[in-house]
Amino acid sequence: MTPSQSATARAKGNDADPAVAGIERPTPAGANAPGFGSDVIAEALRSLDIPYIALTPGASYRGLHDSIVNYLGNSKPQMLLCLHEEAAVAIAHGYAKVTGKAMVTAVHSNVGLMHATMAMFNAWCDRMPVVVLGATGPVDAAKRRPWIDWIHTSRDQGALIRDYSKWDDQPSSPAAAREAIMRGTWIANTAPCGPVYINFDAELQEAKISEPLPPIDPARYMPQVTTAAPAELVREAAAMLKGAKQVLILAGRASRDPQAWNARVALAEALNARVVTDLKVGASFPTDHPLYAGAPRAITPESVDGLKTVDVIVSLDWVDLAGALRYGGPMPSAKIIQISLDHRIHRGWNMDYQGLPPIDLILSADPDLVVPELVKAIGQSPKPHAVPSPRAVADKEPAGFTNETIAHALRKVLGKRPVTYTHLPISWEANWLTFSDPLAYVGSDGGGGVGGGPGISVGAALALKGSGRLPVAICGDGDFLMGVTAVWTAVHYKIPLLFVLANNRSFYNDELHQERMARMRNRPVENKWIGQRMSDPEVDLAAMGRAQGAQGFGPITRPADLGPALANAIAAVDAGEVAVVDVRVEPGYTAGMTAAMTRAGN
Ligand SMILES: Cc1ncc(C[n+]2csc(CCOP(=O)(O)OP(=O)(O)O)c2C)c(N)n1
Ligand SMILES: [Mg+2]
Repeated sequence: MTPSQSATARAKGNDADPAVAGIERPTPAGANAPGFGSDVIAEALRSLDIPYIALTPGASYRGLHDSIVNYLGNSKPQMLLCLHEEAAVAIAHGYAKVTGKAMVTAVHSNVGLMHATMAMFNAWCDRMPVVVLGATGPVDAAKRRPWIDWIHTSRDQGALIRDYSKWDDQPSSPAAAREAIMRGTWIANTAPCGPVYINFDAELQEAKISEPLPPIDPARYMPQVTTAAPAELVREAAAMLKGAKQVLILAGRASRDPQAWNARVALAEALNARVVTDLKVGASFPTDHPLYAGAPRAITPESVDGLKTVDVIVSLDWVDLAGALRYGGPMPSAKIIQISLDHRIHRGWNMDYQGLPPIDLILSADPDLVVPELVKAIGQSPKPHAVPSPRAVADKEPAGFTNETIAHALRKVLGKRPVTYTHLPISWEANWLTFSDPLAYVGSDGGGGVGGGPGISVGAALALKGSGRLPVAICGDGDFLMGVTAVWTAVHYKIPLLFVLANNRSFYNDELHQERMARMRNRPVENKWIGQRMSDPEVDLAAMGRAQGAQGFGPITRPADLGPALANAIAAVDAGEVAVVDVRVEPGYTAGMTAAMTRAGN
């Protein structure tokens, strides 16, 4: 491969970063033919062209562990050691957010899988592909070691995660294991994407094989599934849009593909449609475009300028269409076009399918494939509308020391530098940052599981390594503390990343809920902090970074010190390090956030 070919393979998520590839090189074992069941599994993993396997070790997969180190030489996939299974899966989740493709993870028996469940749920709700490998047994009770093999063997282990994964399996032979790996990866990567789980019997891994399996071409077993819309439905949607007075586009889940991004812009411009986005998912429309109307928590004519005359709404896989329409306004009379595949992934256990929205025309297809077709079918805008002026980010110094202060300081210190925000805290306002390309922001944790931010950020930063973009993770203190050990993996594998911690020394979101309870019940609001505040002692988050080999900055207690600290932290990241900046913001949310959270029904 030429250097430029290997850079392209890396950008597509196929190749390991050269600096990471040099870490943890094993002594060559000289094994060149598969001798054990787990060698076959390892070979199948290599055929997937996936660079890494994030794992937390355990005896249930000691056979596979040996095969990756000594049969594959710890490369393709290369192990990324994680200190908690939740971090392992979150790293794969973050990697998928950037590359659009599944990475592999391995977790030990029932206990490792129990730790991984939160991160699998986040990936599931976020519709992100992840392949989770696990192990059990020996399934044959006669082969079990006393005690430990018994407590770590469960019947139907996949039941733990079946309700929030696309597929799971427990193959019983090397041939079936190879097939399961191809099928699982194919299912995970086929839209709507999601996690899959494959559970390998310890005995199957460790048993000798009599002869190698016949070679196969994995590409033929993982065919590309096209999820385009039929031409007549595209024409029907185009006619509805052309005939509309004012179109509103809900730009929801989207890929990081710049061509798909440009097509969304072309669609909005062809229709002079207003566009809203959603911080739950990655950047889907330039937030400095004149047609951009913000990322409101509720979409109403009052909250979003220019929506009074909306008569057609088109949802591009919006996460919660029924919720978006709930607050009325122009919506009851507007015709609704839904372009999404999401109805194909719903299951009964969790309600991540959201409310049932009214829909007048559905295109059961991937919006990234439909939008360019719509642009072609619509042609030039039949009725140009007055184009609003570009949105400006308010640049005045915010009052107090809040998350907005962090946004302001980052904007100042970063200027026009290409940045990827790998995570934003729960209390973030969309208009504090400008997203002008699809990699500017990769979206949130998906399932609202606090603690995902650090791991997702490390995975995203890994995928961005060598791209010239600065990965920036802004996490709440609660989120950081729950997932803090992901920092070690970033440091160990030389994955540069900037953590900026909005440390209000509290699970503050829940203080607001206690405030609401107190007001509703006429009880003392001043007690809302009890059982929520992480003070006395305050946790030294910079030291938690330093303890794992990162550069720690702070605590920053005055706005004036933040800019210089960020500049130093960015210099450390540019030098290849992980930087953790502990910013002691005041407990408290913006008025908008508080109002949204305390609205009836929240
Ligand atoms: C796994 C999990 N536990 C608890 C919660 C409930 N919860 C929602 S937001 C939040 C607080 C998060 O704290 P932090 O990251 O510091 O952000 P802050 O609310 O302070 O802005 C909690 C505990 C959750 N969503 N997920
Ligand atoms: Mg907090």
